[in-house]
Amino acid sequence: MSVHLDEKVAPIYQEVLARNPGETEFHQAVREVLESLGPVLSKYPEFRDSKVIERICEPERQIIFRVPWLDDQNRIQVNRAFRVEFSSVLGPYKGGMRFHPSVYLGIIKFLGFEQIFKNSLTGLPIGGGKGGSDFDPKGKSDAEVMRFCQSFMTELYRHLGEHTDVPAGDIGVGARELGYMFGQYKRITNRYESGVLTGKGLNWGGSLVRKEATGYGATFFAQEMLKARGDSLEGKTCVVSGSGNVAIYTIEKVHQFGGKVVACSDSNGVIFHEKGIDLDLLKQLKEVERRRVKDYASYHKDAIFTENGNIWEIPCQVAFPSATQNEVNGKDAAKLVKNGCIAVSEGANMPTTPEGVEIFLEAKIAYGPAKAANAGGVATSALEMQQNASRDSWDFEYTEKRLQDIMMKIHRSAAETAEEFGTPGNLVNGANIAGFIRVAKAMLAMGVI
Ligand code: NDP
Ligand code: 2IT
Repeated sequence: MSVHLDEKVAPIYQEVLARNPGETEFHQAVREVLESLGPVLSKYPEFRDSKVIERICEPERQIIFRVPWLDDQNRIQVNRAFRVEFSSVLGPYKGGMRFHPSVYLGIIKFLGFEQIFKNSLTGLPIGGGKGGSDFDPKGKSDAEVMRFCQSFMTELYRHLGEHTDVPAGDIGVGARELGYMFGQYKRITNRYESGVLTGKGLNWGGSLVRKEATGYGATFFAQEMLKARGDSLEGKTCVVSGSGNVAIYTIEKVHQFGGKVVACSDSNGVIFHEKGIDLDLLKQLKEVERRRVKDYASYHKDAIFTENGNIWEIPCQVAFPSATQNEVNGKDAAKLVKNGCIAVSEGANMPTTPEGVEIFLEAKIAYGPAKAANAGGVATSALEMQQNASRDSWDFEYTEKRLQDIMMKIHRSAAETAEEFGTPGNLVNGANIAGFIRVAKAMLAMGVI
């Protein structure tokens, strides 16, 4: 990594490396934020004196627990689960839970750290946290997923609460898993506490637009970036990696804006459909039948499936990385730019490696970093909490308008902050600094906590 760490923050980063050995994704997420903060400490020496950064890098609380459960053959299975409660100065800990075999403490900490600044950027009253488990929902029966979720919640419930910690979904956690978790929470606590989880079903306390929110939000963000350059998504060829919750609703909104998504993917390969992805089919395969993108090709003979293909080699004007961390490396970023990509809006968390980020910034394409571009999901979670607190439910149009306004404000705030700190157009700096300052000021106000 060639970006220079300011001398005021370099020792803090060294300390983070020493105190958190082996947690490479966490190191990467911390470094990316710290690279933006040198000028902030010069402008606000009080942040330095009160060790705001040192404190932010240490989670307020970390919970690691065993999740034993019985599979369909009545064999005992054991998983490990985490909830990292990073920062609660702006509100209750808020952030999703990820079920994926790759999950370990370093991944949950990177996600929780990012979540602090993302949530701050939304302007809403939510702190930052993240959780998850190395449980793999793929290939499990509904009954197995239910028993796992019940065991998971039987331990976690004591740490949650609508004013304490409010989880939601992430990779491998959607409406099915949240339903099982909410049911178990309700049963153990004997409370119908709607605001304890977000992403709930629409008939039991969920909010319209939450399911669509991250993908729609990332698309609104792309549209804002393009608007700032006198352009729009209309007529643009786009590529969206992944085929989960974020990818599906990114494709939907891009199509509504008149763009055309020609490719999506999963961990087995890439589907390319020059006519444009058939979203009804994709939803049926992924949301209803829980199948693979490979199967898409058996319904559309003109679609091409490439096993283990690299989606970033497909020429596009706008790219939406929406699968997982570090899915776009330096080579991929260079290829995208060479092929004429003018905008990247990150639906996934930290999908671009530091080398890739540098290439996008140097090429001066419109680059929307995850903590700004994918904040629509958690922002709509906060809207769900508002509806739960007032025992109300808003209609789709109104909720979507609120989401769009929030995404426009996040874009404006990141763009203005980038300008104020001498790096116009650099939304990485803008998002990191704007997100950080709101948290830092709250920490100063609350004393040494
Ligand atoms: P889903 O589980 O619905 O979908 C994940 C998609 O990404 C699947 O297509 C999956 O393929 C692919 N994927 C996941 N892990 C890997 C991997 N290690 N290698 C290759 N492909 C992978 O998750 P979401 O759509 O909810 O999440 C996608 C991204 O968006 C994540 O980075 C998440 O943190 C982020 N995000 C999600 C939000 C939300 O509201 N859901 C909010 C903000 C960010 P396969 O099925 O083969 O595993
Ligand atoms: O990464 C994220 O912002 C999420 N997975 C959504 C978190 C939330 O609480 O809605």
